[in-house]
Amino acid sequence: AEIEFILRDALKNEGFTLLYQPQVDVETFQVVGFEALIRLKNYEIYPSTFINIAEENGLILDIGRWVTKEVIEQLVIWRNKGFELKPVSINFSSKQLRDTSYLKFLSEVLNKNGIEAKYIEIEITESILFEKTDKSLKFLNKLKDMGIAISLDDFGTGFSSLSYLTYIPVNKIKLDKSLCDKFLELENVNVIDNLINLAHGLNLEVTAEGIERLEQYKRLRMVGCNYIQGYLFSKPMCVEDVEKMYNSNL
Ligand code: G
Ligand code: G
Ligand code: NA
Ligand code: MN
Repeated sequence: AEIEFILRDALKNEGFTLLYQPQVDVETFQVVGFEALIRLKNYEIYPSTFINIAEENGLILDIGRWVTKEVIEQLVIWRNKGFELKPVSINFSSKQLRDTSYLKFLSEVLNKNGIEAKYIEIEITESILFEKTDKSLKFLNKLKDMGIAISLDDFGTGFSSLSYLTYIPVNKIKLDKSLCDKFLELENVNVIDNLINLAHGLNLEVTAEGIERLEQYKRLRMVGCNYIQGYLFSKPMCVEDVEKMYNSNL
């Protein structure tokens, strides 16, 4: 209940902030996009803790809208500073996939700010498959029709069947850190190799998450992974640091 109060207060009084973690092309080592990650400004509460609570009490819908608007307004600021925009991914909880009025909200905020849909990506997790799937699928297809790319986050942590990859409109999978930690050892690397081949066979791009070591990067490059995200390149950064990076040409 106390955290609920903190979250309500943060929504009213600008108590949230976003960090941006670069996503890097494996071949060129250039930044191709960012993932937006929410933080509470004035409290040391883990995002996973308050996101879980917000999912339970429904505040995640308002928080999701705040994140969306904040990202789009940030893109406007960066555009006005002359930076070449890169897509920003937004994390989505499964509850948000049933909030159909979000779609109207999103297109209004995009239109009002003159930002094209291709600069926003949505990250979902496999857990949507356990929810009211028809409605979620409809929602995802509408996002796709708007031109929003969809990534499947935390891939490799949950569901065992991969058949859903053929009917959910995803563009990209994000190999979870736990999977990369386990299977980028030399003796296991063919597991990741096969997953990447499978994804490419379905026309999906692959981002490897939580990459901390150069050795992991080298193996991912060997097996044709498209993008990496992790401390090896950069931690999630505040806006000022993103701008410094832009100024030094990424
Ligand atoms: O940034 P960090 O790795 O600590 O994030 C912890 C968890 O919180 C991750 O699962 C991440 O996806 C989630 N998360 C971060 N920002 C957001 C957000 O804006 N919306 C939602 N729904 N989840 C988020
Ligand atoms: O669930 P999701 O994949 O959205 O969560 C991403 C989380 O992983 C964020 O909290 C982010 O801070 C964290 N993260 C990103 N890169 C690394 C990394 O290289 N190592 C570790 N330990 N965590 C990372
Ligand atoms: Na994510
Ligand atoms: Mn992830």
